[in-house]
Amino acid sequence: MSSPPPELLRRLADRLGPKGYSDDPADLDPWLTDWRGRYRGKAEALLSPATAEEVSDVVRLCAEAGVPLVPQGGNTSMVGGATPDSSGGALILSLRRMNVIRSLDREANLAVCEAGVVLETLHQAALAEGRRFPLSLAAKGSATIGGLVSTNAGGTQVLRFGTMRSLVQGVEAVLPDGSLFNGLSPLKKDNRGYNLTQLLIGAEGTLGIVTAASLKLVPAIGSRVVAWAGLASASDALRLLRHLEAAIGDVVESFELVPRTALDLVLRHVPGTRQPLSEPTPWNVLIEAVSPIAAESPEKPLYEALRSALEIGIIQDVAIASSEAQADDLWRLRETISEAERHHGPAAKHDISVTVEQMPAFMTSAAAEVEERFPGTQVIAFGHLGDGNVHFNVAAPPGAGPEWFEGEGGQVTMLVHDLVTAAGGSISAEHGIGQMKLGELTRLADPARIAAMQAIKQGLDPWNIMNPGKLVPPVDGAAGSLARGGLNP
Ligand code: 2HG
Ligand code: ZN
Repeated sequence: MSSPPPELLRRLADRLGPKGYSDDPADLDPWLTDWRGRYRGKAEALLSPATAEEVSDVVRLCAEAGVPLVPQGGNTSMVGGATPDSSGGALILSLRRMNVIRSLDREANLAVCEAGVVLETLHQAALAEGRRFPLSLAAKGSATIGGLVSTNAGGTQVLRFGTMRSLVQGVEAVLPDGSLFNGLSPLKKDNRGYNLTQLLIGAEGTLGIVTAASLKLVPAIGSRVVAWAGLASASDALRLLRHLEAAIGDVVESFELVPRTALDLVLRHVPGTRQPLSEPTPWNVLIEAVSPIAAESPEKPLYEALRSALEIGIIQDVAIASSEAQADDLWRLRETISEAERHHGPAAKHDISVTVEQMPAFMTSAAAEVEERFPGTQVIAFGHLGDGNVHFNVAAPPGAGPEWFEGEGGQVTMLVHDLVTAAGGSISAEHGIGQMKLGELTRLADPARIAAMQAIKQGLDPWNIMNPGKLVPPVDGAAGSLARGGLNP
């Protein structure tokens, strides 16, 4: 990809003004590297429109010139989904200035948020109205609504509320020719053909730029209980989940699996954390049970259910938080695993899913196979067991540097993905494909899926200007290749 034409850059600068356009390398620098520091790209300008109309004009100008755009929200992608390639041919389109909560209707239980609204800001705004947006993840302080929609993000409450896909009522988006699709209207029924909102969710910015979304709210938490259980095995964790479901039903919102290896990393690298149980156990589960009614605390039912789990030997030990501060401390042990892992050294990340019932056996056998075939590696698999999704991360042997990813790390990834595919699972459960998994998706997805994705991409973005080199396997095998010429060549 060659550099964007100076004439285009001049027109973009005129349209966006000094707040919305920068080609200062210091402004650009933080946005050229992904959160994990695995990908580093180049771009000549950072475009930061403040309205959907400005996004529309930017996209039209870029489509006319055939210049690609890499949309970016909080830059928290785990798969290099928001990092431009190293050619310098693309421009970064940041949605961070579009950060208005346009409306928050407590009666209708709906919030209309612009793409750049940070998840935590929405949480706080909803709470002020006695409501909540029931999707949360460790990056909530920087992840934005546009990115969460575009990646169909998951997190720690999927068990009860589903992924972003089930929480988005509609979207507003700029399509690759610059036209504005307004799908925000909160209609319960709408059969005017293809569901463009659902198509744009999880499209990773390859079909258009999500500029706003209407999001479903639920009643605020009235009372919650957080517990930490110690167990002997991952299959006991699944037994515990079923035991709790039978005993107390869907008040259980979060059920997060933490192996001792992950907890040890957190205790070592994250200041202020401490062992939650008196004796460490091989596996742990963080449980949160929630009631919307303050007077109907789920504490007693959860306590009883955990007591019987202890009696019949499903769990070895348990701690129940007795204050909000203790509950937050337990959550911190879970939410800082990625950060602790980043301090620890290189790790090949695998965000995988199989069925919930399969997961414990899969984790055990796959971990044994990886560690045997690649001596010195250590599997640290944690996360959303109740969704059949764990982060099956494989730490490199001690002393390995970033070059490990290109050699052995790549072979580890192929093995893990082969095992997941053979088990009928997915190589991307909640993080998306981005650039990191494009090769593996191309290698492993069935031809029907790939051909349909390519046809949709070609139909909506024949210029291949929307986040090229991400998610969609290129037809000609040249990732991100672009025929300059654009909309009106
Ligand atoms: C989580 O569940 C995130 O904490 C990150 O999805 C997972 O770092 C990871 O692999
Ligand atoms: Zn996760």
